[in-house]
Amino acid sequence: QMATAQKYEADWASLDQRPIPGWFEDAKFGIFIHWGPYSVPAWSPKGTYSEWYQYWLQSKSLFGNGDFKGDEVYEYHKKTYGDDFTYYDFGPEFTADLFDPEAWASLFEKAGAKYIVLTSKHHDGFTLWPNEQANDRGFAWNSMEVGAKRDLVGELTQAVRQTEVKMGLYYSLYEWYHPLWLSDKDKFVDQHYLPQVKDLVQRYQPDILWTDGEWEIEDTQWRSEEFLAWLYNESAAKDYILVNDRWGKGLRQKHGGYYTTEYEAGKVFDKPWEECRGMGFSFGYNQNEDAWDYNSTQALLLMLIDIVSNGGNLLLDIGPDHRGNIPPIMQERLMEMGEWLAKNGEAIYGTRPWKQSVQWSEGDRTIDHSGSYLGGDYILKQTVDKQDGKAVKEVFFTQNDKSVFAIIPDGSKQELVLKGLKADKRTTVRHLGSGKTLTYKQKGDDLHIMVPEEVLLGSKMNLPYSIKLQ
Ligand code: FUL
Repeated sequence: QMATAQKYEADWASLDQRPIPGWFEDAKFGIFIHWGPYSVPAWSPKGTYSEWYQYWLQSKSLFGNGDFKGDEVYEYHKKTYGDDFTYYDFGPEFTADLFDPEAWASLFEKAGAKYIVLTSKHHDGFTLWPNEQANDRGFAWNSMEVGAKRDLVGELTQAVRQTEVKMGLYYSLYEWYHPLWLSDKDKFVDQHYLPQVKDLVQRYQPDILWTDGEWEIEDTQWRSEEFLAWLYNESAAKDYILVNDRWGKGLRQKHGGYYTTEYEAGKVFDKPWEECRGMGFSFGYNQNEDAWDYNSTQALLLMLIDIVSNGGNLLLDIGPDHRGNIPPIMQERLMEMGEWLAKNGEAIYGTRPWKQSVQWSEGDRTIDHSGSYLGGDYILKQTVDKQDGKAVKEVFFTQNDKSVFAIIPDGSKQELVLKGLKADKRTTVRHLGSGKTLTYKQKGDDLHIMVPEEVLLGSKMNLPYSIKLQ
């Protein structure tokens, strides 16, 4: 909880003063969930976002990672569902009949995630909770009345709140084909957006309100300052709610709460920030992504570690199917990440970057990581590019107030050299997970650590291992 005595004015200078709750910077790992009527077709060409299905279909355009003609989704749709089947006809098929909120919550816990963010409404305008404004297109367009006939936001919120995991809600400000959005944006803001987002906050009182779809109009037209002053001073979640930076055209990484990046790892900020991305490329479930399009557990952990060593959080996305099943490949990745975090969590949670957060080294070794595609292998590509194809990130560092942690991706070296690291007689070096004390020698500026065979062999599936220096 935060001090609440302060009143905020409806201007950025005041709103930007609001502290970001400490839990967020300590959390490091969150799970993003894109789920809605687009989970029914769950289809768009590899390298594009499947949650944009309605837009791809109706505008016959397509953009993303790759070269596209533009009408791929339109053609697929016509062939599969026929000409008369509109995007709105997916609503009744978004049944969520296998959705088990407790099972989801327990998976998130096992994954080691400290928070989740669920799409309460994406750009298609369909709400996953009973909401009056959702129907002002002239027909029912919410999960309580259509398809699932359930309050999906409410059920997941309740299940997650039985655990330690914090509950966040994604909410898109704009809607592609809402009649008011198309005809009168001020009216859309006044009569649709503001009452709707307030309903969401008052009902579910989320820990995070993760807005999006802000980029077409200015913050002044969205009345973002006025809304945030209400959120911080008056709303039912005013004491703790946290927001991101998506509040109007050109405002990302400038105003609001924490900063967001999206497939932009490598950017670093000196205030709390979060990189979001899919396990493959799409946020919504995309049946076109094959096993090899998903990042391996190893690659996902390296992303997490890289981000954490730079002071950020990873919000890793999953896309459940229309019945409420989380595709097993996503479950498996999450479980494996959770297993690793159970042993290495001390080097991740609650840490801050250390001064030498990354050590570069020359050499021709690369880290073997299978199963990455598209955005997937960018961490390693990036590092390779920076050093003429000859370097990889060898060690990631984090710290807390007692220890420094070194996280090492490559478990093949019996002698680990930490360059420019000075130990003294009181320093102990331990392997996390086993708790084994390791022997070391200071040679000049560098610390040489002997890594026993058991430790190396114990780094399962070629996953990184962590060392604690105290
Ligand atoms: C973007 C959206 O347009 C994507 O569909 C996705 O929701 C991502 C997290 O934010 O800007």
